[in-house]
Amino acid sequence: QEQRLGPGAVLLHGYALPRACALMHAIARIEAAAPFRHMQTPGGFTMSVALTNCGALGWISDRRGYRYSAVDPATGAAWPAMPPAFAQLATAAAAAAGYDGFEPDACLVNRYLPGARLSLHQDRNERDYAAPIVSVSLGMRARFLFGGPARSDPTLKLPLRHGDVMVWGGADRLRYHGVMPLQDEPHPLLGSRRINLTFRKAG
Ligand code: MD5
Ligand code: FE
Repeated sequence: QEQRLGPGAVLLHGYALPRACALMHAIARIEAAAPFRHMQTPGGFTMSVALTNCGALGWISDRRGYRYSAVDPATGAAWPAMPPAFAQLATAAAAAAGYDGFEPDACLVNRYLPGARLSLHQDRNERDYAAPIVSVSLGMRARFLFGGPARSDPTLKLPLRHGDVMVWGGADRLRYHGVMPLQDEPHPLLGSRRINLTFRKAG
């Protein structure tokens, strides 16, 4: 069922479940062309989450900052194309949450192993904040932190499970959010990992 988290944010429980196998096969192909890697932050830390991308633009981080790039900095080659099944799911989920005509040009693929975490941040490297962000969770459960417009605002802890899809837009697009350190509770299909697909209109 769907759970409204704010004026512009909706959690679609299990929305991606019928497509989970197809998504995992597509992720294996993306990973073969553009392996997961741990990026550096501008502050000099190494991210505990490993990432790769598909689509026209990919989110990257290094000592110079966070930004989108049309090429994989590890190879200089274009990111793998966005699989049609990815774009279809993101467009359909956005429409189900009330955002018609969402056409993502970027899909960030995050991989969490036990202990990996994502500290509170806003997603603000995209050109147009009018487009929503669609996030698909696969594998182990995460405790998602959903904050407010300021870093110091209180956070809601929300479990995200295999197949859950979140859509953030409008007034909720720039809320602070993060992921608590992942506990090792192996998933029957994915084992000890969590994969998150984050679809954005970046360019
Ligand atoms: C994750 N990834 O579970 C999350 C899912 C990231 C990231 O946060 O930046 O890679 S995306 C959750 C999200 C996106 C946009 C807005 C809001 C949450 N929000 O307003 O809470 O790996
Ligand atoms: Fe984020």
